[in-house]
Amino acid sequence: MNFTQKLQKAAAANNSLLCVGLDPDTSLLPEGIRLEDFIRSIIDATRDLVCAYKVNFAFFEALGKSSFYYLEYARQCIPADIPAIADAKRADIGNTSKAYASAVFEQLGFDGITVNPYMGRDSLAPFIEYTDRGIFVLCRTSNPGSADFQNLEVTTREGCIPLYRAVAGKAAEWNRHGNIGLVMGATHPDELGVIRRQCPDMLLLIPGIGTQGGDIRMAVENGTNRQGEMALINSSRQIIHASLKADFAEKSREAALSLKEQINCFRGRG
Ligand code: NUP
Repeated sequence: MNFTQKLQKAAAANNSLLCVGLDPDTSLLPEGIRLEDFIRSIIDATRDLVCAYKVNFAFFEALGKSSFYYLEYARQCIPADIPAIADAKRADIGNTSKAYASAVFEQLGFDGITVNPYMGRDSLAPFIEYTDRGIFVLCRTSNPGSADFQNLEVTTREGCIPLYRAVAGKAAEWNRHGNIGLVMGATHPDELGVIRRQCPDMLLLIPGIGTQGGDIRMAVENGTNRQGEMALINSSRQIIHASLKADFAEKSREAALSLKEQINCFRGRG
C-alpha cells in the first residue's frame, strides 16, 4: 500500500482529515508526567479521530542525546494503520539527502516527510525514490515571513508567476510516482485556493489553523479537492497542549474531536 492509499484508508475509517501534530514542549507537560506517557496518552486519546500524525523533529532534537530514543518511541506509539509524517524539512546534496531519507524512512520507519525545495530536483530525488512514502514539499508556508521569497515573481515557461506556484509546478512535474504533496499554510487561504486549482488532485498538508490564526472553513473549502479529500489539516499546540493539567489527554481528545467535526461540517460530512 502506498502513502496516499494508507492515508485515504485511515481518513475513511475515522471519517477525518485531521492531522494531529506531535510537537511536545516539555515546559508545558503536566506536573509529574513523563514525556513517554504524555506522547502515548495523546496518541491513545486521539487515534480514532485522525487521518495522520505529524511529528515535528525540532521538539525531539531539542531534548539532546535522548532525542532519537523519543522519536523512535513516538513513532512506535502511532498505530500501524495511521500514516506518520516526519516534519523534518530535509533536503541537501544527493548523498546527504540519501542519508536523511534512510534515517527517516528506514531507521525510524516514517511514512512521510516534509522537504525543502530550495536546493532543487537532485536534493529531493533520494526521498521521491521511496515510492511508497509521502514527500511533502514546502510551497507557501504559514509563517509571516514566507512572502519574502515564496511570493517573488519568477520567469517560467508559463510566464511570470510567484515562486510558490513555480515550486508547485515542479513538484507536479516530478510526481511520476504519485507520492508528492505540498505544504500550504492555512494562513494564506487565497494562495491555498490558487494551488488547489493548479494541482486539483495533489495531496496538501495544511498547517496554520488554531494558534497561528488560519481559518478552518477556508482551509477546508480551498484546500480539499472536488471530493472533499486529499488534504491533511494539521493542528499541534491547540490539541496536545489543550490542558496543562492531569486531564491533558481528555482535553486533547475534546479539542481533536471538535476540530474533526468542524472540518467535516465544512466538507459537508458532519
Ligand atoms: O508552513 C508551515 N507551517 C507550520 O506551522 C509548515 C509546517 N511544517 N508547519 C508546522 O506545523 C510547524 O513546524 C508545527 O509543527 C506545525 C504547526 O503547529 P501549531 O501552530 O498547530 O501548533
